[in-house]
Amino acid sequence: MSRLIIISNRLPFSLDLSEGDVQIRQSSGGLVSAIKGYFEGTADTGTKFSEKIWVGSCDFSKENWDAHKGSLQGGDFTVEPVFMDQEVYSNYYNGFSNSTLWPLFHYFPSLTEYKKEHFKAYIAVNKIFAKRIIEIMRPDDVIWVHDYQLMILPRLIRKANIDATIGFFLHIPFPTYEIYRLLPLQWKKAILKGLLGSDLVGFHTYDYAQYFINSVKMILGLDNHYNILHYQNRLVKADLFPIGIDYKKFKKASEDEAIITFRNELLSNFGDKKIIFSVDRLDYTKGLNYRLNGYENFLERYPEWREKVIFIFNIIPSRDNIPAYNKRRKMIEEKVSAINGRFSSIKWQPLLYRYNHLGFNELCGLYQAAHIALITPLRDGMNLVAKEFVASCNDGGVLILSELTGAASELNEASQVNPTDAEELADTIASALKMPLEEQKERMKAMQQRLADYDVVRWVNDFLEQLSSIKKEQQKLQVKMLEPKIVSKIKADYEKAGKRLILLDYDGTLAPFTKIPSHAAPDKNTLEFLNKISSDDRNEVAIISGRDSKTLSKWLGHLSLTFVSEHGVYIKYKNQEWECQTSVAPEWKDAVRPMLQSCVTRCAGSLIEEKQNTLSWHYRNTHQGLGFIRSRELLNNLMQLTSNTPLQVIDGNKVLEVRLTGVDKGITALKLHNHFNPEFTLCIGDDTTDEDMFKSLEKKAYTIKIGNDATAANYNIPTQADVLPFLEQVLTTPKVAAETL
Ligand code: GDG
Repeated sequence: MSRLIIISNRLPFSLDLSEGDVQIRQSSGGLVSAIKGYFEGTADTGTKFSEKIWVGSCDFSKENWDAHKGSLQGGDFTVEPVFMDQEVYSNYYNGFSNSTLWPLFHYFPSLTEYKKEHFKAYIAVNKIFAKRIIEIMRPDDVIWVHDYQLMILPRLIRKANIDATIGFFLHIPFPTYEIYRLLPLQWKKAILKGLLGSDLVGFHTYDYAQYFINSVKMILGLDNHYNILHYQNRLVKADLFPIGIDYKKFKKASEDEAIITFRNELLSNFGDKKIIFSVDRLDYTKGLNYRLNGYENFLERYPEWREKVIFIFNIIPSRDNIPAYNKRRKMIEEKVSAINGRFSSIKWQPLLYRYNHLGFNELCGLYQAAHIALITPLRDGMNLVAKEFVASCNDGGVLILSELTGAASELNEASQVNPTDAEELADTIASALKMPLEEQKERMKAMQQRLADYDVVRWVNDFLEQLSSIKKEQQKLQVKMLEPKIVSKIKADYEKAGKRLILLDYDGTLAPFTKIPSHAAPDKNTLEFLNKISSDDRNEVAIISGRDSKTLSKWLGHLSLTFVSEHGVYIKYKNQEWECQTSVAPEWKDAVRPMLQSCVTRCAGSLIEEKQNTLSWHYRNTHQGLGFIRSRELLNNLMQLTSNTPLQVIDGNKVLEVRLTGVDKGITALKLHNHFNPEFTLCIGDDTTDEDMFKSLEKKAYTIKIGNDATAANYNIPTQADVLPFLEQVLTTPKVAAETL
């Protein structure tokens, strides 16, 4: 059975050594609540592990750990502390993590710092974590890295162990490309490459996953296929896993004697006043000042509610050694005083402000006593407090929730607000206070059902199941990758055969893609190689391309090859003339050309390529997102235009092509195969149009696809650059044993 290794910046507890005896103090925060909820979960936890290990940094020294660890191990998980120099840690944690990534990813670019020494420390600490993980990990461990402090770590672990199973989950938002690109180039690349070291990258919402995929596309130029990215011969999946809570724990709390007593005391303390409640870490993302403005606006515009409500406003101390946080506490406290000063009467105060941690019972008592939870962050990856409140409500209650939280996409029945709009906030509080009990219950029931169904245990299991399934996909793909054993077999079959056919696509196979198609002439090595193999009498070498006859003749015409141009419209057998394989009036182009031209105008960098029987629109050299959108529009229009005509539209690799039906590479490859009747056939291509050849030559040939996309070919070869070495190895060195690619 494998082990689960959870890695987060901090261990989920700190040690209090002040009174001789060691005391454990559990940390609060979203990540800890979730993972501990899973570890302690009484429900069936699905995936079984022989051991669960939590790796994280800590606030105690190695000496203290060594002295006390005996009494600290043996709980739900094994603890593996990571020790490091305090100055480096501070530059990594207070610096890059919380003064660069945190503000930027929460859309506060004006608070974002860009300090080189902070980024250096971020890399250094990720390396310290990597070193520890590499020391303890075993081949079948499942590694799960958490959050923005450790985004480089997956890549570092991957470098040491290419087959490791690595998942990553981001607990905060992933911002849009326009925000993410504000990071210096080297940093933004390092972070994306770091994350792509994982097999599965998880986010709270669909939007965050899309923003990540888009940044990967824009910055690293990687395409995706249904959220699966191909990176360094591996598949990496980006998907959404909206984090859940330990639903049963909060439900059970409503039957707990001690909590009920506390709730009742609270209620009787405030008489018939309605309680509005909020609890947040002190953080500028939580919209605390805007919330107070909203409440002030409510007291001002709805005077009938004065003395009838009380707002219990809890703030949990957090990151107080970062200046952006420190100043905020003062600002908030001044605002609290101003509101209390302005609206209090002798017997009533509108705001009850607390700046302290809460015990679990106290927290649950407050959730249960509150009529309204006012959860209005300016940005929040998810927000668990909102979910915990919903789970705690037994008899009505209203959740007022910012539309800018991840939770808003799941909790549709909450009263959603824009947190910056004081009037909207005030009006929403007023209508929540008047909401009929039946409606409150109805809304709560729908949300509770969802939270009960997708609780934290489901969340963890879902993530781990997806991780294992992407791993299986990768293994399947690896099976198709050309291994030394298969290369040797192809070579042996080639050598045995008296008559051989080698079918080679041109662009993306024999030559790399260039920005301008006319610049993709073959290089010296390729020409020499083609010359060499085609001079062996046993070989028939055919270049089977979408290019026009003229270009093929110009670049390769001096060689003894067979040529196929325009996907099969023309064939030129070795030492013979070009022959057209079809005849359709060329006027069809007049209807298609204007459509392509309009796309060229609307998508800078794109171009039209015209051949005798084909018209193509290339968008390789355009803005990636725009090129794709335009190509979908054009595809749609061309499909309509060409239905019931002898034309077909081919959706190729960054190219849309219109050409005649009845000719494609599949039909042509088969034609050549029948013509030459070889004992050995090898066929290589990279494009969607080459799939036709792979299909038609099934069982008749060794078919090889370049890249690791799903394919009908028998095998994959990683990149275009690997093609010539492979061909040389198989076709031209009969005496030397095949080696690895
Ligand atoms: C990050 C993301 C995402 C807080 N103070 C006390 C206390 N807590 C518990 C709450 C809740 C958790 O901490 C806070 O979670 P949030 O989700 O609201 O916020 P972050 O800490 O910023 O968490 C966030 C989360 O990760 C999970 O992915 O939702 O968007 O920013 O569980 O109950 N618990 C107790 N006393 C406290 O004083 N007992």
